[in-house]
Amino acid sequence: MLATFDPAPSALSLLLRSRELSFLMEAHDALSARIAEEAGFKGLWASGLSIASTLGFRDSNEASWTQVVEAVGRIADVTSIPILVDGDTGFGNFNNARIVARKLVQAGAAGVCLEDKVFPKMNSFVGDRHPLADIQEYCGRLKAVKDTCGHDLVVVARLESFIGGHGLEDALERAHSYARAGADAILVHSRKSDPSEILSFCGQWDNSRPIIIVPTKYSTTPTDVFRKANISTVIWANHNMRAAVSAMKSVCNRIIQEQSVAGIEEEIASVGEIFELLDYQELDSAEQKYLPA
Ligand code: SPV
Ligand code: MG
Repeated sequence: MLATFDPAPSALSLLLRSRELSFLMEAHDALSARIAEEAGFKGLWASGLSIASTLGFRDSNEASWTQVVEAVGRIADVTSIPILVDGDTGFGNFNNARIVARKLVQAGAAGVCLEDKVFPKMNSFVGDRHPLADIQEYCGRLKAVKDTCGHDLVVVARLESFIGGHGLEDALERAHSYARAGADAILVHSRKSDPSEILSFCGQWDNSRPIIIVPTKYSTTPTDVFRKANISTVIWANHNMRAAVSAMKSVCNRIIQEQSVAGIEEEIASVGEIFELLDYQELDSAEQKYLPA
């Protein structure tokens, strides 16, 4: 029998499988990604909500998959930490999902997260209409992505059972099916303001796959609660984008009221910081090396 090729696990795979609780920080463009990496985060979440928002779209598949891939490509170009991409539902059936996944690998993604809803999805915090995908159909999406990308892409299956109001039994049945279909990790989502749904799921889960959570709505839960529940990874899913909105609103209001930028100059990043963040120094050295004097 031929030995199966077992490549070294990717950095994202190691993060998800580590015994320590891991954190992924939201990025929606190259600048936010660079800032997250400089702050010390070991991995990024390319958020669908945030990428859509910065493009002026709603998080309901108004942005095309090529726009998402392009945003991921820019993030990958300026960072060296792994990127887990929010692939929504995979933009259609198994065929759309595997095409998008292949393009994400080419763009530099380390993983994709697919949610078990149907295209076009709606953001999980908006309204009550969140029809779930048929389990077998969704498993086909996972398998197609696995077969297409293999070890080049970590595949995260995202459970929307609680979002759709279907409860713990449905979540567990789906999670087991998705693990059998090849998911590398399970993201369990909840929009309650306390972690009760998440903890009920963790209490019943067999730990055959790492669990990822997105504590946007249950934001006041102490992080130690997640550690004790054996959760692998926490995603801070939209906080760079929301911070940018607050900061931009504040600075616009100040400038329009004061008809001057004098008052805010000390409170915002200097242009020098921007040059440093995007490594203008490297361009200077490259010019000396490649441009004739
Ligand atoms: C995102 O960041 O786009 C997510 C998380 O999918 S949520 O907005 O909570 O659905
Ligand atoms: Mg999303």
